This record gives sequence, structure tokens and C-alpha cells, in this order.
Amino acid sequence: MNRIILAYSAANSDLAQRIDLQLSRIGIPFDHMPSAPGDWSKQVFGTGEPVLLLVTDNLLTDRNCMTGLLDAMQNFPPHLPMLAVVAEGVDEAGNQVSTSIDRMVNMLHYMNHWQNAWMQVSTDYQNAAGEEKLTLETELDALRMLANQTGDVITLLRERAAVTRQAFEANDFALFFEKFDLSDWHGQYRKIAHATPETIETAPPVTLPEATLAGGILSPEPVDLPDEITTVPETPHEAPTVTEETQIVEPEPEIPQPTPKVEPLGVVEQTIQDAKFWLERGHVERSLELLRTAVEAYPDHTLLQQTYQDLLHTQNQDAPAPTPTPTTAAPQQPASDAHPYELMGNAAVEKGDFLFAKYCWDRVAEIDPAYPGIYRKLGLMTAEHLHDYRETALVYLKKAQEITPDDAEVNKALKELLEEERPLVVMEPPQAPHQPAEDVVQEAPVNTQPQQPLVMITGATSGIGRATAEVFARNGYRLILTGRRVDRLVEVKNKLETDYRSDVLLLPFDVRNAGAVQSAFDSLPENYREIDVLINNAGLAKGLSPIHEGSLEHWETMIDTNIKGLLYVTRLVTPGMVERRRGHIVNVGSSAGKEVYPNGNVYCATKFAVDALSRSFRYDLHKFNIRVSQVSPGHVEETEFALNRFDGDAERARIYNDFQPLRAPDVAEAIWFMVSRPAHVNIQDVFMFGTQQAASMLIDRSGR
Ligand code: NDP
Ligand code: 8X3
Repeated sequence: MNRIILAYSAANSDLAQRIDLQLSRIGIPFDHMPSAPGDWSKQVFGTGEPVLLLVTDNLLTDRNCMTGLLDAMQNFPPHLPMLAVVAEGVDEAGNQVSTSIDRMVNMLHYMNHWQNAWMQVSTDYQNAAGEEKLTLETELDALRMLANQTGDVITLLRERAAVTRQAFEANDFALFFEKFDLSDWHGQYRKIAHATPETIETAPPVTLPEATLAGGILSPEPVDLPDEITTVPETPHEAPTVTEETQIVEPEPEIPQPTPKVEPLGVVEQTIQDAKFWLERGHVERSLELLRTAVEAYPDHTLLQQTYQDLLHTQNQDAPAPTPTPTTAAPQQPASDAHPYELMGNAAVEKGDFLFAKYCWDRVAEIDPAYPGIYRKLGLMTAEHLHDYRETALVYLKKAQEITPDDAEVNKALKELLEEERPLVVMEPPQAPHQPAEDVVQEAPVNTQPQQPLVMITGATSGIGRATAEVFARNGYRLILTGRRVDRLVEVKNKLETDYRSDVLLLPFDVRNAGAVQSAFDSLPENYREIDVLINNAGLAKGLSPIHEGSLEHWETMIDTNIKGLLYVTRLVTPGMVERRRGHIVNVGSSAGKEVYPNGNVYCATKFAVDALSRSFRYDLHKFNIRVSQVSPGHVEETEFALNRFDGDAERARIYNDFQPLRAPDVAEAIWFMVSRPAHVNIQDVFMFGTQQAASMLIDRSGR
């Protein structure tokens, strides 16, 4: 530890100086970081140094401070000391503004602050046009993010590091010295703090003890006592001026002095607490890593050893890991934590921002699934205003109906939705196996046992996805098949059941619709939840135009399907794989993700993105024993790819008639090859073309 970062809103420079002045009497090397535009929070928490953060009304309403703060704090290494001091802020007139974060009303106050900022910009946005509208859109996104994250920032501060200023200053800053592992310095500090001018003059030069935490790098040099020592008041904290703000914000309860409110912890105890903190949030690896490092440093610490061994033991058991899922972790928070989100959702509905309302109320249901009336509100609002979220509305309404079967309004909305013409999600339970056809019975394994591995294939209604489903069915996998065309899915299912006696579950959804993906996943029966292999295949090209003539609609469709759709599905499948420490993801990329070609612009970009994602998925997941592979084919026939690209124009889609490209089953076999390697082998990428195609633009078109 070379220094301690003293971070605060620029409006609180005076307060920071006062604290510094008091503690720097013995040479604590503070590095001041007042808020500034840019990546302030990243810089504060990214230096690898301990942080003393002044949490004030100014900080919680300071855009520069709050932007990225949640992320930065979450990524702050838990072994480094951090202390957040909740202190009075200051208003524009220089009056003190009390700050408190320990009541729901406080949290709501700050969430509302950002929500109001969002609403103001939203009014300007309605009246804006052109460039300005685009700028305001970005601004709206940023403010919405702040409104969303403020509650989490405050929760994290409360859980992890916040103390009142009174507690911080109590007992000659005992908490500070403990927290930053500077206990040896405390005695020196006390001597100086209580010294009279006479004793100062006669006192011998002070020799500072070395800090113990990181090799004692703090300056051990004696420090001259500043002249101001006798003029600095012992307790500079004054009673806050009562302003309008203070009437909304609950005042801090007075902490009896000199005993600090929070018992300071030693390094090992803090590490154990940090490990617990990460474990409770599902970061098993991080938790283990912390403990492992601490055990190396303190091999004789029995409690540490025991904690580490216990965690190792529980993680190696066959039984489900004890890591709480987000839903089991949620009850740690008081149920009323959901309330601010409900209020924010209400405000959003009044402003007509239904998507944001859905987001807020979803958070309510996530924090407290039994929150009174939340599914009713979600269901009715989604059914009425968010027509793209029909399946999600159904899920909400059904939950509401389960809770209150006689709710006439819910029943009516449900009935209306069910009567709509669009096909609903087909959730067919595994059926009794069909009698296999005579000619395939030889090679078809009997594969209806529930313990058979489970593959999910997106886009299995045609082409590569469908061919892949066939290969996996043939090899005894149970299958979850997805795509939008229900009739096609049913056709594929019937065939696989007939030919291979497969267990097939159909899960139709549009990968572009995050809500629909979520609902589909939510509706998975228990025995179809542990997906062993995910094949991200759904994708398409739209159009083939130079960039200056491209269709925005085509671009959106490709980006939404090929990138965002792949992400939505992956996001839902991977947590289970991580928890089970088992799984394989195969992304269907393309040669277009390796080399661009004229007019391929946006399609190529999406496949380059898939390529990047495949690699980064692997970086993130290899340590959980999850394999990530990609297949990158050139032209493939027996697909509807070209027909889709040219909007159903069969003539234009005849691009394979003068050469032999790959066939869909060729790609399916390559995928199967990757998946069927022994567990220690991960084929990262198969870049493949038909023999007559050497590169995207180099094809021997002399005939088949
Ligand atoms: P197909 O058009 O035959 O298959 C595409 C599949 O994706 C269909 O099952 C389709 O299902 C599904 N799909 C498309 N959009 C959505 C959506 N919004 N939601 C859910 N499913 C969707 O083409 P391919 O088999 O060729 O394409 C499969 C993958 O292979 C794609 O990612 C493609 O980019 C890639 N690829 C194709 C090559 C080729 O030359 N054919 C070469 C290299 C890569 P439904 O319409 O029922 O929703
Ligand atoms: C499909 C192959 O020709 O569009 O990904 O690059 S191509």
C-alpha cells in the first residue's frame, strides 16, 4: 500500500481537506481524487490502492461520481481495504445537507433524483429532432442506467463498507486505523491528537511504524508536526443545518461515542467476510481464490483453513453446489427493498415508458416474488402496452391467477391473450416413444432415458440447425429445439421421434425478443433445465448491398438476431453450466466472420462479432470446465439462407447451381465432431468450405 485514495465529490473538497488535515498529522499519504468528468469511479477503484470514499448527498447526485460506480465497486478487489464514510454534504449556498443511506426512504430519494433527471430529458427528447434527438437518446440511456443502479450502489455501500462520520471519527479514528491495517500508527496518532503545544515542543521526533498489509511501504519517516495542530478542533463535526432536503432524508441515529458502530476486523476476518460476500453472489471462483491466497499467507490460521476446506468440500460434492441462486440470495435483503422499484415503475407508467416500468417491476418480483400484486400489475400492463411481450404477459398473468384465481380483470386479460390468433409457446411434454421405422431401427439407440445428455439447438426449423438436430438425435441426445415456425418444429419433432425415438421438447420463440426468450426459459420443465450442449445457430443474412444503399431494417434484423439473440440465449443457459461446472457451447459463425466481402458489410460484422464472442466466452468460461467452440462455414446449401437473404426471391437465391458448396449435414457433422471429443479436448473453431470454394470470393464455378 503506497497511499490511500481519498475519493469524493468535488463539492466536498473542504470536508476532504479537513479529514486529510486531521489524519495527515502523522503522514498518512492520501491521494485526493475529487470527482471529474470521465472515468472517475474506474480510476478511483482501479489503482490497486485502498479507498476512503466520502459518501455525501453531493456524491450520490454527482453524475461524474455515480457513472460506473456500481461496476467499479463490484470489481474492487475485496482484499483491499475500502471504507465509505457517510458524511454531510453541502448545498449551493454552502449550507450543510445531511446524508443518510440506511433507510429505504433514503434510497428512494436518490433513485428519484435520477429518475427525475431522466424525465426532464425525456421531455426535451419528445420535442427534439435530428442530431439533437440522437444525443438526447444517449443521455436518456445514461440517466436510466443511473436511476437503475443507484439503489444497487447504496445497497452495496450499506452491505460492504459504509460507516457514519461519527463512527469514523470516534475514538480518535480507531476504525480508520483498523480498517486500513494501520493499528500500529494509532498510538502515535493519539499522542499527537491529544498533545498540548507544550508537549509538542518537547516531544521527540515521531517514528512511524511500518504498515503491515502490503509489505509496509508507507513512509516510515518521522513527520514534522504541523503548526495548525492546536487550531484544528477535536471534533469538527457540526450539527447539520436543517434544509428541505433533510426533511425527506432520515437523520442518522446518533452513535454513542467513543465506541465505533462497526467492529473493525482484522485482515483474515475481513478476507473471510469478503469471500462470503462473493460466494453469496454466486462468484464461487472468486471466493475460492481469495481464501486460497489468504491460506497461503496465513497457513496457521485455523478458522481460515477450515472455511477454505469447507468451501472446497461443498464445491466438490455431487449434490448441487451450495451457492445460492439469485433468488435464494434475494431474501437477504429486507423485502421492502423492492418498494422503491415499484414506485419507479409507477412513475414510468405515468410517463408512458412501459418498458422501463416492466424493468422496475421485474426487479420487484425478483427481490420479493411474493410482493403483493406485482404479477398482476406486470401482467395487465404488459398485456395492454407491450405487445411484443405477449408470452411474457401470459407468464405474469398466470402467476397472478395462481395467487388470486378470482381476479376478474386478470382472468379477462388472460382469456383475451389466449384467444389471439398468433400461436403460443408450444410446450410439449416428452411423449411415449413412437415405433421406429423399420430401416432405421438398427442404428437408432434407445435414448429416451432422462439421464441422456441434453442439447439445445436454436434455429432448428431448417438448414444447419435442423441437420444438427438430426445428428444429435441419432446419437442419443435429448433435444430442445427452438425457432419461430411452430409447424416446422412440430414436423422436425415428429420425424426425430419416429426415426430415433428421441425425447424432443419444442420451445418456439423469437431470439430477438429478450422477454420471450426469458419466458420460454422460465417455462422449461424441471428435467429440461440442465442443458449440456447449447448450439447457437439461429441467424440470417438480409440483403447484399453496398453500405451506402443498405436497409436499416435489414441491419437491425441481422444485429438483433445474430448478435443480441445469441447473447440472450447464452445469458440464460450459462449460469446453470457454470454452477454445474459442465457444458459445451457451439456458436455457428461463418466464413463471413473471418473475411469480409463486397456488400457483405453488416452481415460480416455480425459474424465477426460472433467470432469475438466465441473467443471471449471461452476466456470467461474455460475455468468452469465449459467448452466453447465455433464452426465457421462458407456457402452451405440445403438451407434457407440464400432465400432469406434475398427476401424470398428464389431466382436470386440460386447461388449454388454452378458449384458444389457444403451441405447442411456437413456442418452438422463438424459440430458433432467437436461435441463428441473427449472432455479434455476443446476444438475451438472449424473453418470449413466446400472443396470448390477457397475463400469467400474465390469459387470455382465451372459446374458441380
Ligand atoms: P436457415 O435459414 O435454413 O436457418 C436459419 C434458422 O435460424 C431457422 O431455423 C430460423 O428459424 C432461425 N431463425 C432465424 N431468425 C430467427 C429468430 N429471430 N428467432 C428464432 N430463430 C430464428 O439458414 P442456415 O441453416 O444456413 O443458418 C443457420 C446459421 O448458419 C446462421 O447463423 C447462418 O448465419 C449460419 N451460416 C450459414 C451459411 C450458409 O451459407 N447457409 C454459411 C455460414 C454460416 P425460424 O425461421 O423458424 O424462426
Ligand atoms: C454465410 C456464408 O457467403 O454469406 O455465412 O459468407 S456467406
